Amino acid sequence: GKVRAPTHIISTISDDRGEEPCYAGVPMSSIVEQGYGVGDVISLLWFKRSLPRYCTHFIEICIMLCADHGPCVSGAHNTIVTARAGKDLVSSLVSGLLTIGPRFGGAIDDAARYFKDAYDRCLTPYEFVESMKKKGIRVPGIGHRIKRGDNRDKRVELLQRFARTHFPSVKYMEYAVQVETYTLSKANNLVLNVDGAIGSLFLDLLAGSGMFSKQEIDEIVEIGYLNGLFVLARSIGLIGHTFDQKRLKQPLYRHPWEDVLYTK
Ligand code: Q5B
Repeated sequence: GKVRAPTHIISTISDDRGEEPCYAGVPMSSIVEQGYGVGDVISLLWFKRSLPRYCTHFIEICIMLCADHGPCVSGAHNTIVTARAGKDLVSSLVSGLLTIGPRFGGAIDDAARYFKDAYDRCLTPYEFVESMKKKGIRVPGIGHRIKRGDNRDKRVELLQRFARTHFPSVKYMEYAVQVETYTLSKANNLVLNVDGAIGSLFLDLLAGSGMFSKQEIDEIVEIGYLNGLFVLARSIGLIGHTFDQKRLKQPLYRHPWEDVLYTK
């Protein structure tokens, strides 16, 4: 019989060999004609399945909420400085993206990992937070530079309101809220932040939608899909900041001497 030569690449999410591209087996004409949104496309290309509307709507809300947070955050600052150095769109975009990590925007996966582990092991918020402290690890998804217990992050409230209305269960998010109640008793800036809200709520989406096996959920959390939501979303804002600086014909940025502590 025929012997198939071994291939150098295996791909399972999309196929462009036919008359039209397919995402996870769904032809582009269906995607367009049936009114799919970007949440559906993310579902197909990241999770290889069509998710219920409330899930794709939630994904779209995450993308919209995280698209930008003003010019002062790490990512936008880098992008603005790079654009003002005369660099091109891609360079300006990636210099901003490269700041996304454990402190800024890239704490979603770790928040999901730690909240899931603590909830599944029935740790009280006290036990969880104090065990993290003993290990010298900041609780991912907790803390913000400008948000406070008396000045909550509106984005977090919007996500919570949507999930409480549409999700079958919000047990991981409610656990994160209990953790926040405990951390707020220690310091006023230790609020549940947007990374922590998305991380905990995505656990609820995965566990409550009935669309994922336990093994698949563990794999998604272990591989770390969720920072991708922030990376994708914030790219929209970083591209906007690049265009803004170019439109404004801003000169090369130089940080003022007065704002540097020169010391020996
Ligand atoms: N402490 C976010 O820190 C920040 C603690 C903690 C236990 C914690 C910090 C943190 C975890 C990572 C995380 C996502 C670096 C944040 C985002 C997107 C954004 C950004 C924007 C956007 C802020 C003061 C004292 C110290 C610390 C203790 C702080 N966090 N203890 N667990 N999680 N969080 N990142 O204000 O005793 O004095 O040594 O790493 O979830 O990135 O808008 O800007 O959309 O763009 O610099 O929203 O919380 O506080 O470092 O001065 O710490 O609090 O150990 O205690 P700060 P620090 P001590 S959302």
